[in-house]
Amino acid sequence: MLEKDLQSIVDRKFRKTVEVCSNEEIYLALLELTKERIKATGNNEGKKKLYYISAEFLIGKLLSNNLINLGIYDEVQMILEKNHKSLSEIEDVELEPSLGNGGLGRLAACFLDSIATLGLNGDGVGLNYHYGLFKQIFESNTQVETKNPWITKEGWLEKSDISFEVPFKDFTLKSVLYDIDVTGYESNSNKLRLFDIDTLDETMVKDGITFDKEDVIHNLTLFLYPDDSDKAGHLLRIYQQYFMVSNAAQLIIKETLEKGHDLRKLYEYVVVQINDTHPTMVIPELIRLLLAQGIAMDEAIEIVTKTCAYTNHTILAEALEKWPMEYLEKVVPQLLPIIIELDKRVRDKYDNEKVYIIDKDQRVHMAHIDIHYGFSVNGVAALHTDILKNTEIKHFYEIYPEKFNNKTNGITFRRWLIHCNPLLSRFVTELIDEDYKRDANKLEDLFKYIDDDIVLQRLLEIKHKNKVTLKNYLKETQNVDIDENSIFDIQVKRLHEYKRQQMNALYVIHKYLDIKKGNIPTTPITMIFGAKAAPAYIIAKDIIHLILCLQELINNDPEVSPYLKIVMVENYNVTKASKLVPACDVSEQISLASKEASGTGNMKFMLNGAVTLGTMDGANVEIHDLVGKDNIYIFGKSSEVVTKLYEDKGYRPTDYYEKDEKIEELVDFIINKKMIKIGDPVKLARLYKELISKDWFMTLLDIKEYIETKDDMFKDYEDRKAWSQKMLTNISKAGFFSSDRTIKQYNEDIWKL
Ligand code: 26Q
Repeated sequence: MLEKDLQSIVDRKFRKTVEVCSNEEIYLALLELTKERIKATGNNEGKKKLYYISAEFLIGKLLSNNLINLGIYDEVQMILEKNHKSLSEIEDVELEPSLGNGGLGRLAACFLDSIATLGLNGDGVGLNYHYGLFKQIFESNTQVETKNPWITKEGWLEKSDISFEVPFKDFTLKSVLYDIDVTGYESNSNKLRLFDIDTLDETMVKDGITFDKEDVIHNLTLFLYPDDSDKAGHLLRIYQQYFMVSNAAQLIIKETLEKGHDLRKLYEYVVVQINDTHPTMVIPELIRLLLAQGIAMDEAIEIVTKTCAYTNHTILAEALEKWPMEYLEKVVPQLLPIIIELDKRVRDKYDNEKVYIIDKDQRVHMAHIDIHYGFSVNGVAALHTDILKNTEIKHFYEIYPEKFNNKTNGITFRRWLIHCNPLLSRFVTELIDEDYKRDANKLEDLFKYIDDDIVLQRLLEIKHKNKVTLKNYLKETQNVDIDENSIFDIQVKRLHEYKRQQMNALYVIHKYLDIKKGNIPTTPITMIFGAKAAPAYIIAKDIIHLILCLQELINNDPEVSPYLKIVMVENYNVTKASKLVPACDVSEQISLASKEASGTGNMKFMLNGAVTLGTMDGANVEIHDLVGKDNIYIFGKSSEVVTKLYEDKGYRPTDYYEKDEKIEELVDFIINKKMIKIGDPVKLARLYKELISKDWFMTLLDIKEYIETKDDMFKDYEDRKAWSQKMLTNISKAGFFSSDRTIKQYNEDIWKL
């Protein structure tokens, strides 16, 4: 059947047989076939509908994902093989949409997969950025940003006939809605609804990612998070956010009325999940639209409060959005009377200015709107939710204890095991059958093989094969040579000081110096990094520069490179993640305790049999509790100690740098002669200075313990059987981190679909 369908599409489109088609042609034919199949499965329905609003959806390539969910992946692969084609080469034709930065956007994508899989009626709502987040290239050991076009004539986007008017102060923009089908695993589908403008002018992007920020009518959906280092950038973010939520609110009202429902009972038919504060303006916007429908202020506020729920993803003060009233006035003056009214009601009730919406500097605290005027506030890992309750937003917890709840993040096993690691997934099926694909807790059944030498050996073999595959991929894409018999130690995530890539770089320096002294590691080590830095985040870019300079220095040093290799993966994205994750031995999760809300890469690596090296932060804490202390390597100061240090202003990097020769040696290396010769002295010196004089995220606090723990870990790697038992333990305990579990909890506690 499938083969016939494919052949008939190819016939019609190209008048050829499958065998003689190019990969591009096969891709287009599969795209059409997949879309037809999705249409035939139908949509999830229900009395109540979820709108998951998010500025980011890091969905990755969709072809294989959809084939898996439709249950036709293996068959398609067979048909293609018969015709001497490779599905993985055909996948290369598809462009990856980069509609997200990192964790928050990828989480939204995993959630859409699980929502559809569980048969829940829920769509994602966001923006159709034409150039996504920037594409990263390395030039002279430095990050350079370019645009990342991904929209092609034929693709997953389907133009709908839905359109709204979005009023701004100086003009009104007409929207166009594009939909992408979201398939569930052996289930019905939902939609990702991406709003756009038809006045966009792609040609206004000149050099790299620069464009006229003030020309909003032509630039609104060009990029995700354009550089917001100046006022025009901030204003553009507000334009984008309002455009997103006004469209979302109008869509919600339209769909609710079309179903014949009463807007006064909106919360019985609709739930809105606000993904971080970026969509917060949906609250005043919905209120505004209900007022326009003749509903009174008191009632409108009550309706909206019962409809909206908020997820917090960060406790970093600088990432919490606070918009100056003046900016809102310039862009969306129609929201100001509503925001002022919301603030007034708070002031009338509470006399603690920490819970006000508008602060004394006339800035609007977006999270405060969400907490007062939403019915649920959740953190994304147990520790994170505790920190929210007890420190960061404790004043709110005291007012609304019933609103607070935890929903530990999860990942979809369809993409992060079945698709990315077919060897492991097939082996697991061989051992415990297929039920784990729908019920991830079944992975626990693997634990009975903990002393089975044959199973343990097979696990090591699979890891080795995946390492060979990655080696070949890196050779092909970046022309680097790595040793498949080395330990693959991987840190891939957004670049941020709190994630402490700089601490890992200091370890690289330690190892380099050690090897130079003649201490050769028993097994060679390959340290892999991947990270994009926000274009205006200077120190983050300096850290990338440091890693790239170390890469050049070490890989070209014949004394060291047989034992230590550094690879900085260019333009780290979902596609690259799915190549890296299955091949990883050591998963680096080394954030300063209390700062990483959850992390989700940690879960992907664990599921694929990597062992975590991490701090007691975010979901690492839950990984630790599940696998036990012998199957994870924990180091560093606890979140309580760190929080206290911040409170008492008790951390001074000089206390470590000046009093410890080893630390001094590592940090000084950054600006030694060799490094300055390879790199840019300004960048290296700036980073050096930052580390010894500020080090806001306390690298030097944990560096010694990090080095010791990592060296211990590498020693333990030598006992291959014991290591493979750690791998098996990690895989078998990973079931908890399925996003199906997370979504069930969202639905039971918050959405009630
Ligand atoms: C805010 C203001 C101005 C400009 C940009 C931003 C901004 C942009 C993106 C703030 C935050 C983000 C993204 C945050 C993010 O990805 N957070 C991650 O969310 C994951 C899913 O919950 C967690 O696992 C990670 O721990 C968290 O860092």
